[in-house]
Amino acid sequence: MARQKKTIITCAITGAIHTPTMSDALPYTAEDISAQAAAAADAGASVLHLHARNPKNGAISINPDDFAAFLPRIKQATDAVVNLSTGGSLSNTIEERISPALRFSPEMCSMNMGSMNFSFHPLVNKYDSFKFDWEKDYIANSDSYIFRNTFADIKNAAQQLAPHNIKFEHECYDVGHLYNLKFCMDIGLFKAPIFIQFIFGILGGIGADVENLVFMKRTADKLFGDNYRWSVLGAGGAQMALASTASQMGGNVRVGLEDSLFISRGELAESNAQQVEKIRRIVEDLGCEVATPDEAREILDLKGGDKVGF
Ligand code: KMH
Ligand code: ZN
Repeated sequence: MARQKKTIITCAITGAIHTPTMSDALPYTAEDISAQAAAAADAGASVLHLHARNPKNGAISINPDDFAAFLPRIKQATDAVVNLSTGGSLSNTIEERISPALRFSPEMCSMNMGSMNFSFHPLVNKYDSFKFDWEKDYIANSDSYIFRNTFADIKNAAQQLAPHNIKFEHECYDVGHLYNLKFCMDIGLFKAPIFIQFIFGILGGIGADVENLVFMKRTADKLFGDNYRWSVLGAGGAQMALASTASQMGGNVRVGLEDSLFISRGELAESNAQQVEKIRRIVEDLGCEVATPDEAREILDLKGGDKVGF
């Protein structure tokens, strides 16, 4: 496919993997989520990938009211593209997971492209005590979790969301997910250009190395030709290196505390914006230009920030 001229930086602000004990920087109140999102946008993120949290204890929330507490603030503070997660947490149904996107009709939302093990249970051994009661079991029990995204779930979500003209961030954690996506495109669920997030380093998905990135990209080229845009998310310590490689390969990048709590080996990031600043510096130093929100809208063929429901 043709090489993109500008690099889109997505920042994933808080997610559903990390817990408050792991980093004081991980935001969970509406104030902190919106302030960190605005700062990430100021630093160069043109897309903000957002989950909600219970503001009292930081537990993962799929309650649309928890999204309502920060979405208008983010809209007021920045024109960055808002991308809502439909990933949910360990116990949510697909109906619950799509409820925020149905209510707020964002420009983008995630669409996970296959069922899989999705675990972070080894993290539990790193901490002697936890800030909140829910954290330990949540992390430990992820070893029994099947992240359910059947073809029926994907079809159901795509059909309910279709009237909202939302561009999906197709989360692909392994090469089979690209074939699932191709099947779904062929039966008319998604229209080009699709946006693929290649995800590396989740326990249950493909490993985080450059050979796997090249393999995923080559497979996507074969399946989708010019009909796709792509970005790379490396979980944990792989974040910056894989994002840098992706930008050199003509792709887009995703950083943020959802995917890694670190700014360099063993050093916790102070904020989402700090990670955006770092990847921006790398991308620009290596000769690429960072896309503005409006350039991201054009590259991804989005409906526009004036057509959202918040
Ligand atoms: N945390 C990422 C590895 C979603 O929100 O739908 C996956 C993710 C999924 O971002
Ligand atoms: Zn997410």
